[in-house]
Amino acid sequence: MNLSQLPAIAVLSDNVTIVQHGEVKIVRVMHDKAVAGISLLGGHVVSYQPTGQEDLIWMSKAAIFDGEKALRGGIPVCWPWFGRIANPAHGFARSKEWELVEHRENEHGVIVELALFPSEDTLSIWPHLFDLRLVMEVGDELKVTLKVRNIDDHAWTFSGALHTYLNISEITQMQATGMGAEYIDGLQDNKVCQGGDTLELTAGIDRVYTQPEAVIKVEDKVLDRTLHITNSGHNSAVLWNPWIEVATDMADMENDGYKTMFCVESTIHAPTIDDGITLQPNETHELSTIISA
Ligand code: TA6
Repeated sequence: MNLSQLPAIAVLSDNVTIVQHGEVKIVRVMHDKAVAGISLLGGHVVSYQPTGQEDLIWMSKAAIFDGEKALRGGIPVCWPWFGRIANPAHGFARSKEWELVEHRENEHGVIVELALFPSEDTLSIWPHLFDLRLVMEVGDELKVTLKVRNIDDHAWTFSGALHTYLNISEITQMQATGMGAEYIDGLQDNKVCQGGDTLELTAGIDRVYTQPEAVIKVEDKVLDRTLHITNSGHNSAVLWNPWIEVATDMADMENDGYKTMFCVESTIHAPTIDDGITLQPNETHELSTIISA
């Protein structure tokens, strides 16, 4: 995504500016190490481009910036649940307006922190008090951390994901490793399957890998670069590509958009809304992903 062409509406420091895209405000980071953007809608990373590299993050050319719908591409924050186990799909955090609470910078990069707090609307969907922070650390690598804190007087349970869309040259020229063997196949009625050490695609997939290695690697044979994804605080890695049939049905993805994206997600997967990670009052959990080339 070309952040440099978007009009600035506020300059916050040498490296941090707020820019406008349609109805969406984006915190733009421009540093010697990298350019990156995080949308206040959804606390959603939309770009991370280390100096001299193609963007590591894919954004749909047909993404809708109406300020209401979650953006297609980037790193959607799925919370307080992952998937379609309740409504709305993937929770409400990705379509809510977050607040910018802090930014700091030095020669190594820039750190931006956003926050999401409960509102009448979130309480009507999910009746619990929370303090949610999204910390984006931009430098030689990108680290995104979702800090989930229970500020209620009772325990509650959540699931979720950092649903990263990686930017790749051509899906059929991609090879993934490190996702582990066992997966739950969303395209086969959630059947538990065993896969191989490497994954190359000739059709769509929607899989929850339950025993991923510390680092998942995605080799882009056209660009001759390998993306490294290091997750923590997760219980699985979801790998997804919709392929042409599903992409054609999506209003916010071009028909051939699936060719240049591959999702590798840092996921807390749960079968129902009552499962996942339980936090007692004042407890915190951190879910993170580190992405580098
Ligand atoms: O993470 C994979 C997945 O849950 C798929 O099942 C697919 O539907 C995708 O996320 C996108 O979901 P969305 O609600 O953004 O259309």
